[in-house]
Amino acid sequence: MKRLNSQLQEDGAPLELILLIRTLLAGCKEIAFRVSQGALAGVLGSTLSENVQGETQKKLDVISNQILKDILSESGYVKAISSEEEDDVVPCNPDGNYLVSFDPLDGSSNTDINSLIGTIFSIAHAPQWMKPDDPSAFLQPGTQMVAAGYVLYGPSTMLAMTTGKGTHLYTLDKTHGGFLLTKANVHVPEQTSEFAINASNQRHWEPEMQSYIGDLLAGKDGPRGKDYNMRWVAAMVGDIHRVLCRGGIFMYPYDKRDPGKPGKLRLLYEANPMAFLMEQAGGLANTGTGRIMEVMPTEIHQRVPVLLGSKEEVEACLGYHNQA
Ligand code: AFP
Repeated sequence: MKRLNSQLQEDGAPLELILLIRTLLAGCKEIAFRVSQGALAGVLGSTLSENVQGETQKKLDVISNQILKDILSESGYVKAISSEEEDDVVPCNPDGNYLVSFDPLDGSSNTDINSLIGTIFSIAHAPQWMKPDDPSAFLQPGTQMVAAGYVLYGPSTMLAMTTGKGTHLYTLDKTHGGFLLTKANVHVPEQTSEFAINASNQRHWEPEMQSYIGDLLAGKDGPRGKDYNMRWVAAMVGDIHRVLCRGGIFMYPYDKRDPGKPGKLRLLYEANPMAFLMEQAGGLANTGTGRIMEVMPTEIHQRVPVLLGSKEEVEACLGYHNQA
C-alpha cells in the first residue's frame, strides 16, 4: 500500500508542505494515543473553563489543542495558528510560510461515550507582510487553502486529506506508525437517500429548510418519491466521513435564534476544510446562499450555515432556497 508521503509527492505538494503535514499528523497520532487511553489516563470529562465560544472545554479539547500548538509552533514551518480553543491567533515563527487553522477535537462531547471524534485542519500560505499575531491574514476565503483534512479517531484512526488533487483516505498502521493510502480519489455518489441534521432545531430553521426536510420525511408519499434514512453522529467529522464513504447530505443550516450566529459550525476550521474535501470528491458545499469556500471571513471564529454532500441532493436542497 502506498504511503502518505508518496501520494503527497505524486500530487505535487512542495517539500515544506509535506513536512508540515507530517508534523501535524505526528501531533494527531499522539492525540489518537491519548484518546485511546480514555478513563485509564483520567482524560475524560470536562475542565472548569470555557472557550471563546462559551463552550465548556473537555479535558481532551485542552490536551489536543496543546499537543498541536506545541508541535506546530516548534516546527518552524508555521507563522501563526488559529484554533477553536484559542481566543486569538497564536503567533509562531515570524519566518514561517504557512497558516494552520484547526479544531483540535471535533465532537468532543462524544469522548465521554467512547464515540467518534476527530481533528479538523486547514493550511494556507502565510503572506510575507503578515506579523505573526495579526489575525487579518487568516481572513482569506477557503479557495486559498493549500491543504485540508481531518483525522478520525474511530475503530481505525483514519485521515482524509486533499491538497487540491482529489480527496484521499488513509488508515493509520499502528505497527509502524504511518498512514497508508486505503482509498484514492474518493467519489461521493451524486444521489443519496440518507441525510444528517439535528432535527431538534427544526423550529428555528428558515421556512425553505423546513419544507425541504418535511419533503424528505414524507418519503415515498411526498414530492421526492422515495424513503430517506436519517443519521446523526453529533461530530461533524464522523458525519462527513460517512458522506465521503457512501454519500448523503450533512446540514447545519441557518438558524433564526441569533443573527450574530447564522450557523453553529465555524468557517475557518470546520466548514472550509470539509468543503474542500467534499468538492475534491465531487460533492457540493454551500451555505444556502453561496459556495462555502468563497465566503470572505470577517473574524477567525466566524460561523456559517453548511449544506454538504452528494451533488444532486445538495442541489435539490438549494432548489428550495432559490424558490424562496
Ligand atoms: P465541538 O467542536 O464543540 O465538539 O462541537 C461539535 C459540533 O460542532 C459538530 O461537530 C457537530 O456536527 C455538532 O457540534 C453537533 O452538535 P449538536 O448535536 O449539539 O447539534
